[in-house]
Amino acid sequence: MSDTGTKRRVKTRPKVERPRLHKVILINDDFTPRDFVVTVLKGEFRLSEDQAYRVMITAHRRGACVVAVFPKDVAETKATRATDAGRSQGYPLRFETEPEE
Ligand code: TYC
Repeated sequence: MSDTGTKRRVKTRPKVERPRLHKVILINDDFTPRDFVVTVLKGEFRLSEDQAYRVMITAHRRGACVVAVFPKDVAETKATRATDAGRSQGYPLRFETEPEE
């Protein structure tokens, strides 16, 4: 019998989970100067002046603000570097990470 090429083939769709992204969250404090927070946000997270100001002022007003999301290792490295940048100047500036829902 000749093959007409009409036989249906069941497409297999491998279920690959995307790795969950992690949020980097800026925490407000009463001591770190606003300008310094903006400078760290621009340097470590490549935010524009405008984006960095909005994130800083949101954390200032609400207590915390999500800066960006990254794969886990990148989020943790950036949060640590940004927190260390504050500590090196004697500021209690803090960045935390948590998995996205
Ligand atoms: N609250 C600080 C001040 O008034 C500024 C600030 C904003 C500090 C956001 C930390 O995550 C922060 N100087």
